[in-house]
Amino acid sequence: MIVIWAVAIAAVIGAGVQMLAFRQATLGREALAKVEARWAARAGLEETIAVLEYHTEKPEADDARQIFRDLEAVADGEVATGTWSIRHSEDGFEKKGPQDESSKINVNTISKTQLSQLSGMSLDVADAIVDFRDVDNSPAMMGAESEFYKNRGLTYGPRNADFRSVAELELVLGAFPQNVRGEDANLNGRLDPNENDRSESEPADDGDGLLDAGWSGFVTARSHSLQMGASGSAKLYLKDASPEDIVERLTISPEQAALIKTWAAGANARMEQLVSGNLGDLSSQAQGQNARGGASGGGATGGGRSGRSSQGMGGQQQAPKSKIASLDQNQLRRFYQEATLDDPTKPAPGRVNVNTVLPSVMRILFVDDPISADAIMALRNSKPGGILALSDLLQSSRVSPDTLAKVGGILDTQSAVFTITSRGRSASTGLEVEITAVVDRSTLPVRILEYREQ
Ligand SMILES: [Ca+2]
Ligand SMILES: [Ca+2]
Ligand SMILES: [Ca+2]
Ligand SMILES: [Ca+2]
Repeated sequence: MIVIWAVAIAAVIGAGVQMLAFRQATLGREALAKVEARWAARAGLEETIAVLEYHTEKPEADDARQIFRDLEAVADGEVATGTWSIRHSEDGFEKKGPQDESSKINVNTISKTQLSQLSGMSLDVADAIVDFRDVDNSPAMMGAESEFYKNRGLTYGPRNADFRSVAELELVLGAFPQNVRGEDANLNGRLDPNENDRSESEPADDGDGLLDAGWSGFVTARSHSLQMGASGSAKLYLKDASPEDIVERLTISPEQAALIKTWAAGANARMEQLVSGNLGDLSSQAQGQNARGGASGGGATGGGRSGRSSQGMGGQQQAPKSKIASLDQNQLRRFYQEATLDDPTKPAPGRVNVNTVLPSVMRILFVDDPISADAIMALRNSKPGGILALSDLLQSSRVSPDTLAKVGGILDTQSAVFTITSRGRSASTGLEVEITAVVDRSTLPVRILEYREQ
């Protein structure tokens, strides 16, 4: 009896050890597969970053679209441990390559009228979004500032500064995750299985094979303008640049450079004023503002100095006015490609890249001026190399200098920030690991603003 029992116990122990060994082997295989998948995803990320760095250092001067074709070319790839795929969505459809954040409207500059175009947006929530980001604490008509949050028992109030992410919109009173994310519950810009199975799982979705990404499909908090010029060097910051630098970099006359310098020093200078403005007028206006500012600061000498110099400027304007009054097409283009009024030390919210903006986003951006939107999109689509500088928009007979001056401040021709969602797949088991990284190519080396794995 004892012997039989001993055999039975030994058999049970043996089976247990075997089971443990099997489980350990499975776990080992899974861990290995995860490492394989992660390396493949990382390889895709590295390839994409390499393309972004290359185009920042050696921009394609005659083709604004080449960078996007090159990004698409590395959207799929293979390493020894597995394969990767990088996708984003455009109006619900999955597209190759990373998400260009400048193809969306920056939530820190979007107007109330533009906000009201987003599906499910009510007037009070639009007001509350603007209240959340504006510095003051006085609510708009239907908006909400800190008092309202407190009354709702919330322990936080509005940031009263720029939104840092699209997900932060969910903190705004009345804005819910289903508004902000739509079907894209994990905000990765890709249609995951649980986002396309109707009510089988969270979130609720319509199972139509298209990703309805809610507001996140139209707005971003990440975009800002690229500080690198088309020549591959950092853009000339006009407020700090010397007249000599301006002459050399932009190939204009010293007289023009002097006027530019005075204009750029003004608090209200905007790039788009150059397309229709007379340099002499722009410079005198800026000087008038500066003189007023100087006078309020006090000092008779200051007043006397600006009086003399504006007299000198007036005399200067009269003789060669026609030659220096405005910039020609080539000079304007160089201005847009090589100069900036955006302070490089304080990146402002980005403008929308006219080369990558979706028609649906353009409709929201130009809600007040659909005719200009159509003209701009038609011109863009007619150019295989895209729009190289905003002044090129004047090539459309339907875009006047006045129109460009009006819309110039909301458009751009380049993109700095991209969201790369790279899905790696293990060669041995097919297990997948996804990496999402938000990267900024405005300075080299490319900076990673956010990194997450799932
Ligand atoms: Ca506020
Ligand atoms: Ca998703
Ligand atoms: Ca679902
Ligand atoms: Ca759907």
